[in-house]
Amino acid sequence: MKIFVYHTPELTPTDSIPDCAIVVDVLRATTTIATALNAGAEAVQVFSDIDELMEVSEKWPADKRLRVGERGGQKVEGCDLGNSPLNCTPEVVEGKRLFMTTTNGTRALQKVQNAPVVITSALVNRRTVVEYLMTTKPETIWIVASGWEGSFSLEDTACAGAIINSLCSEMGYPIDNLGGNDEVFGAVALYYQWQNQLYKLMNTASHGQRLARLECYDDLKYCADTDIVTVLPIQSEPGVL
Ligand code: 3SL
Repeated sequence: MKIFVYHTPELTPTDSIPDCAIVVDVLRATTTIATALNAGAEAVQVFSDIDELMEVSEKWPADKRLRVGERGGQKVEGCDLGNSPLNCTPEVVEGKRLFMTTTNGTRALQKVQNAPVVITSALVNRRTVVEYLMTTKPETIWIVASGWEGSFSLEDTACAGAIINSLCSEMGYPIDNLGGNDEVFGAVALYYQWQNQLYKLMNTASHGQRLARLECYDDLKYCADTDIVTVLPIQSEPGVL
């Protein structure tokens, strides 16, 4: 098993493909995906383009779909929901397909959608992702952080470190055995620094501050919670989890 961490979709190689790609967008797309599936959503289908989302979702029965759209942290006009994981209660999402577009997370997913296995992780479902990796032992794993419009995101790389740290301790591997690039060691060091104050990390991160300006305080708290849902969002066809 070799793990590679990429800080943004733009830094993710295009000339090769891993056995397993893990997309991370702690604030908030992959937290929302995990929460929605855990609450009984039928599936989440992702789009980078809002017009394409509208066109494809139009063909789905109206009572079985929810359009989820976010740009700049705010709900897109014409969508049913914005990107708050706290909207994804069983009453709202059960049995429904979420057609979702967000600024960075859905773009990161599309970047690796041709990998044989594509899963998403956030802190909320970190444990389930680690258990999946321990069972399936993919030869090469890429953790792709969504970042923010091409820039590094503190919370995504810390989540990558949380996954790697847990995997190493569960399997009894030293990190040197698993580390495929320098970013792996950086991610684990970052996680060590913040592991006992992840809510503070959310408030320190630049995107966390953006969300705080939009008064999404409860979202920041929820996204910092670790190992609270036991769902593995896994791609069943390109763009559908
Ligand atoms: O960029 C994204 O994909 C979103 O998760 C950003 S936000 O947290 O919904 O603002």
